[in-house]
Amino acid sequence: MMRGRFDLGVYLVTDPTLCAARGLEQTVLAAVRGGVTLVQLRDKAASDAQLIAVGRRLRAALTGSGVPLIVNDRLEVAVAIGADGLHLGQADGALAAARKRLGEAAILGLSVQTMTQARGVDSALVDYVGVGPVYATATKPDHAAPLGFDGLARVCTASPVPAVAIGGLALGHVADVLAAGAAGLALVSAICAAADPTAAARAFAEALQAAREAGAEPGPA
Ligand code: TZP
Ligand code: MG
Repeated sequence: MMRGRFDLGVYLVTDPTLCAARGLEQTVLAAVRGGVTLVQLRDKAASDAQLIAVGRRLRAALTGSGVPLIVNDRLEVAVAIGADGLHLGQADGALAAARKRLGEAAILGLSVQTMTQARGVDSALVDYVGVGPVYATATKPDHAAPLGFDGLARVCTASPVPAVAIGGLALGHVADVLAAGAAGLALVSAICAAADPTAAARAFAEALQAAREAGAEPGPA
């Protein structure tokens, strides 16, 4: 997977609890069938060894799908499973070291919550930013203060790299997220906890395509 060739549009972030009923791989594969464009393996509680085992299965399951797999937080897990990229938070350690270890082809994402953080992003190191939370969400109990769509727009404008919005996002928010300047939506519960992850992902993919087409068209004269 070449760096630069990824689509932030419908970015599935996994949650081990919300995926447990169906199983992580089954949930991810169902969502990929619906049109998810990127997958992030996120598990705050697992050990590196546990995450490597899960990640290897997921990596194998996604082979041939064309959907990149990104690991949250754990550089050595990303290396061990041959992930396509890594997503780091502000406190997760050196981006330069991660880039060096993963190589130029890896997709490197960074969470930002403020305009100052967004302005500070080094586009030579970072491929995209995750911006949020847009809304408060129970999925991440320690999240920063919600940005709303105005805050999202300010942070997106300040970022030198494409942004994906995260936090409490649902199908009805697709147009507002794009209007704020983000390239896509990062989703946990809207897909992992859906009764039908394929249908949920498909609904997001279709809404995204419609919003992109509407945005690309000239407005009324
Ligand atoms: N970072 C900011 S909010 C969040 C993360 C990982 C969780 C988003 O989960 P949900 O269920 O899509 O609101
Ligand atoms: Mg992190």
